[in-house]
Amino acid sequence: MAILISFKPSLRLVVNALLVIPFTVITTVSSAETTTDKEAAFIENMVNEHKFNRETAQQVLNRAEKDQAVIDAIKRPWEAKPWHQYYPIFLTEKRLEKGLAFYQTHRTTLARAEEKYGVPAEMIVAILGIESFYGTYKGTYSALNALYTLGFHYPPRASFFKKELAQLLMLANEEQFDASALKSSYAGALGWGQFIPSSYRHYAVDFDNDGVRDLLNNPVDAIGSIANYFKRNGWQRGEAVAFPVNATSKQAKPWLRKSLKYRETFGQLQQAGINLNVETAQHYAIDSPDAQWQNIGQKSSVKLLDFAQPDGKDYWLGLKNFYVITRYNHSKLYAMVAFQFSRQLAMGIKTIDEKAQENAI
Ligand SMILES: [Ca+2]
Repeated sequence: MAILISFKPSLRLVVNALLVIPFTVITTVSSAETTTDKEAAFIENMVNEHKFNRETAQQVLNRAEKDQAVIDAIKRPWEAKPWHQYYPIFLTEKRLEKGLAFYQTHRTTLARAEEKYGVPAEMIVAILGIESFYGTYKGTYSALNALYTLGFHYPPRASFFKKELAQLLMLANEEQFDASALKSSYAGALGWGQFIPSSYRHYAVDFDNDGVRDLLNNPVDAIGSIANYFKRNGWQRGEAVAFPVNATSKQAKPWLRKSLKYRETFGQLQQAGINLNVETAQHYAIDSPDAQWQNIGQKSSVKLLDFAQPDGKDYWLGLKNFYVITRYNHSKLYAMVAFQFSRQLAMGIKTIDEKAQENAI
């Protein structure tokens, strides 16, 4: 899921509308020839750009098939849900229970990942729960067919997916996977953490030291890899993620922008009358950097975020670590749900750790 989900539906409709006519014209010349030419160019690129074996590339490509279900899935009207309809999909009792069970099983590994990369256990457990329900839903499409279909038979995103197809071939080669046997989401996201092939190649780590970076079937490698992904994208060890604030819509309006980047200072927002909502902050804070709202400095870089409720809006300040979560999936809704799930998990984890300590005595 990482990266791809937030492609804006309204924009996509516009893009499709613009592309339908010209592409019909072009493809009427000779659609078969066009695809063959594109495939030949792809093979050339694999050989020249990536120093990839020509025969292997050709063999893998020969096995790829267009899958109409992939095109149907990416075209499915994706309705942007308001926050109050979005979070109940993810913040469920079942996911929390499963997350805490996962924590119990993998405590040692999670502690090792936190030590090495600075990313707390609850954040890693939250991401694994949202992405694949702890390895339960890793995708049922053929990764090869999905990326081939979107790269060669879906012009609006062809360039992006052709690159990911190239990454898949290299990944399979490096990790000794059979590219045509890999399962993924319709957009080619793989395994426990739903890494697209380029992310897999760049961020996956062999966290159990068995010589394989296996994010498909190995939760230990998945834990280390998610922590590494966050760290490499700038996660700040021991720093807070987000704080709830009080604001009127009039106060908030000038600061709300589409960009997810934190560009204001807390002091600027305070001068505009926007202040921390301490009561709500306490609810999220238990034993975490998010308990340190008293310490948030005037010069702290923040971004004001709004979340639609049935009767108004919730406002939050996202700090740098909030932005880092959006590097996993470019959506403020995703990042907020991951953060809130991580706070739910943190409360349960505290109890588990206390019990474990009592038993150790
Ligand atoms: Ca491994």
